[in-house]
Amino acid sequence: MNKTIMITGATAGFGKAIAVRFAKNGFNIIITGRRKERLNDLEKELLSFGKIKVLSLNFDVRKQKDVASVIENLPAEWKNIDILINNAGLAVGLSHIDDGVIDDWDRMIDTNVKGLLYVTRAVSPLMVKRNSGHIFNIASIAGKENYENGNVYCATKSAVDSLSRSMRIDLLKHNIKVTNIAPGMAITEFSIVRFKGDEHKADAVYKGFDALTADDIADVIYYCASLPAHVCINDLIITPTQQAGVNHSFRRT
Ligand code: NDP
Ligand code: 8X3
Repeated sequence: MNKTIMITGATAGFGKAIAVRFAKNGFNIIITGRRKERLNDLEKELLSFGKIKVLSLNFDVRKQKDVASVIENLPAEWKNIDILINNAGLAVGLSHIDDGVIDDWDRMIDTNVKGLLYVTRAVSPLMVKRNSGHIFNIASIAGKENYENGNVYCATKSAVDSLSRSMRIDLLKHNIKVTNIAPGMAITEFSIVRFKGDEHKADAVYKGFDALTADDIADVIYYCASLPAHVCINDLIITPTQQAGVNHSFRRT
C-alpha cells in the first residue's frame, strides 16, 4: 500500500519539488496552499506520474479554525498521514528593528510559527493514534545565525528549531520522528515574496552565486524519509558550497 505524505505550501519552491519527488516514488500526496489554480495544475502533474492518489487542500495555515476543520474532515483513507512536511513559510521585508513594518512581522510570525503549530496540532494526533509518523520542519540557517535586518524572520526560524526539539521530546514515546531542515540560500519564489514582487531585487540575491535548488532540498528530505525505522536525522544544515553561513558568501564577480 502506498504511504501518504502531506506537504504545506506545495504551490511553489521546496513544497512543490518535494511533492514531485515523493509522487515519482509512489507516495499518495496531500498538497496544500492558498493558490487554488496552482494546486489544480500540480494535482494534474502529480497524477501523471502513475499509480498514486492526490488530494488538494486549499487553506491558509494562519487560520486555525480552517486548519482544524480541514484535517478533521479528511476522508478516512487520507487520515493515515505517514509524513508531514511543515514547509509553508515566508520572509517579508528587510529592515532594522527600529524601523520594522508591523504587518510584515505579523505575517512572518503568524505563518512560520503559529501556522506550523496549527498544522502540527491537527495532524500529530493522527500519527499518535497510529504510533507512527515523521514530521519535517523547514527551518533555515537564519534560525541558527542572525543577519542585519533579518531580525523577525531569524526569530521565527529559531522558534522552528526550538519547536523541532520540543516535538521530538513530546512525540518520542509515540514512535514519531522529527527532522529539522535548515537550508541556506535557495532559488525559489522566496526572494520575490520577501521583496514584495520586485524581481530585480530578488534576482540580485543570487547574482554570482550557485544557490541551492528546490530539488536539492527535496532530495535531502527523500533521503531522510527513506532511512530505516530506527534511524532519525534530527537536524540538517544544507548550504550552497559558496555559502558558509548567513553572513559569509563567496560571489563571482
Ligand atoms: P516559496 O515562496 O517558493 O514557497 C512558499 C510556499 O509557502 C508557497 O507554496 C506558499 O503557497 C506557501 N505559503 C506561504 N504562506 C502561506 C500561508 N499563509 N498558508 C499556506 N501556505 C502558505 O518559498 P520556499 O519554497 O523557498 O519556502 C519554503 C520554506 O523554506 C519556507 O518556510 C522558507 O522560510 C524556508 N526556507 C527557504 C529558503 C530559501 O532560500 N528559499 C532557505 C531556508 C528556508 P501559497 O502562496 O499558494 O499559499
Ligand atoms: C532563507 C535563507 O539566509 O536568505 O531562510 O534568510 S536566508
